[in-house]
Amino acid sequence: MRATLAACLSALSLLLALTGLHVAGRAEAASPAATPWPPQYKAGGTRADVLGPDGRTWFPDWTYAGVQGGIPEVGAFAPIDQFGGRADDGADDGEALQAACDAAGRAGGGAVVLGEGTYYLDRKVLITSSGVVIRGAGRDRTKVVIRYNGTGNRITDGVIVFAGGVNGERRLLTADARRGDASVSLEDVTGLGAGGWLMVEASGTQRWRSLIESSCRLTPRMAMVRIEAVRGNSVTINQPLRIDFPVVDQPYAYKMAPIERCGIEDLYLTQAQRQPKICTVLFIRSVNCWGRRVTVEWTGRMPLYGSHVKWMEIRDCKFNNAHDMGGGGTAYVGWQYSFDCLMENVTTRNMRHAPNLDWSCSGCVFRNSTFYYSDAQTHSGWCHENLFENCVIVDPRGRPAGGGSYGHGFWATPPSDSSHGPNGPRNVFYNCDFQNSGEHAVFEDEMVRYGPTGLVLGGMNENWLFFYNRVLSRGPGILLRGVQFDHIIKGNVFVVDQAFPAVVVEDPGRTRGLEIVGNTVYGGNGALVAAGASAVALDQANRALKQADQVPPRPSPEVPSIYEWERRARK
Ligand SMILES: [Ca+2]
Repeated sequence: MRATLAACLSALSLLLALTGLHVAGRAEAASPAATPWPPQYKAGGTRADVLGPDGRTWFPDWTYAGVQGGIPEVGAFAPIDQFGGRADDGADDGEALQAACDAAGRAGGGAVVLGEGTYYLDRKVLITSSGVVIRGAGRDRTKVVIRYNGTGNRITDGVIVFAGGVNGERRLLTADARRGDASVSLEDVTGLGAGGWLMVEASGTQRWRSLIESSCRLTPRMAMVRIEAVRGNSVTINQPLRIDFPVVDQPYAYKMAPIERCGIEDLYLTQAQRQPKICTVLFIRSVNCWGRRVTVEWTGRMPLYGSHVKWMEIRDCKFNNAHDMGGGGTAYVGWQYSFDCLMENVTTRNMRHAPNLDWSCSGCVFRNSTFYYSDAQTHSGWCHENLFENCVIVDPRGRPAGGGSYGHGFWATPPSDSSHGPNGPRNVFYNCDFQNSGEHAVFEDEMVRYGPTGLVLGGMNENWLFFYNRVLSRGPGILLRGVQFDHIIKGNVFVVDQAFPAVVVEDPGRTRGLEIVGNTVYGGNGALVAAGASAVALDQANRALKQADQVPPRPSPEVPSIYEWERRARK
């Protein structure tokens, strides 16, 4: 059946190419597909939305991303030498680093300073106090060699771990909390006050899993928020919610006890053991924490990672090579269960999925960063409203192949993925460059017919925005699978394989509201999009050109950064 459909589309495409039309529609006009829930993002207009520079497109609000007020310059607490640490003596410095961090925490914070030379960690280091920073003399001067070889075999296990306190009991919401709301009503507000932290969460009820057709047991909807005020049973929060938390799914909130304003900076780390499945540096249950000017070579799992964190910032870092690669490997660069985090000026090589988001991450921003030999993903559990901006994805298959990438520039996990589930609304790609132009194999059998694709959206995806990207692909540019609606694809440059249009809609009966404006496709079959006519709401000012002799340049939009534009607009 697929072959027949492909043949029909191919014939239609030829016809339409001859007549100069760009939308390859089926002959019979179908009525618009019903969406599984009422579309709400394209209309915008809530307190969670920002009207973009074109005066027409509503964007998520990313002005919350990163350490609030910028990463601080924290004063020195003590050199590690005062606690028995010695560079270049071949002996463990883990005991000394732990003792120094404990003392800094007791003193109310400060930087534990490592000097020039090589230090060794033969044990884990756990920081549970706010304000503690681990600082080297520069990543070309301070080297930390991790010889520790144990592992709890959990993703949330690391060699250097900054961890907040335990979560409180669940308190049910007593009314729907809607996208754009800046308060939640709780059955019990005991012990809650201004400045405290809440996680609002709705879990994967049968209703929700049916609605989003998720084969995954876990499909969390989450938001980590600061309490501004408590009046009666109403808790005012620091920012509008990005998604709904309807009472029909018994949403709840729990108090968090995060550590705040911890960081690691100016050093080089490497895991010398081949086997440990363990993160190098992990922040968990934390707020306003950071890593900057850090190089990690040969991490186990994630090189520098956040789980259940908010306003975390990773800046000016390099992450190269990981032990935990291949199928099931967890060499990820990004976050899970995390909110309004920022990654900027980072270069990675030979990770598995980078940049990568898991489990209901929202408001996170990756920008001005280059990722060699890994694929970008929203990799599980309803990640929504995240921004990929001026990210360059180079040869996502990996070098050598077999690193565990799925083989496409970007992959959003589908509802049929029982380990990961589908992703949520309005993730945005702005002025990125996907360079997937090499011949190579792809991860799933059913993807073989497409080959190495630019971006693949797995389904249940609402109002994703693709603005001003360049997509170099050996298959189609963007592949939309299953339920897809209200995406805006604007101002992109595509170079695609001759068998495909720039955008493939795999299930036109479940796709609607696509706006495809001002794009240029080089090569391909001469069409911008293959879709049922009912799937496309707007097709305007697109160009299909023959394959260029040289790789065409990236788009140069009037507003090169939507992130900076929003921050300027807020002032
Ligand atoms: Ca030593």
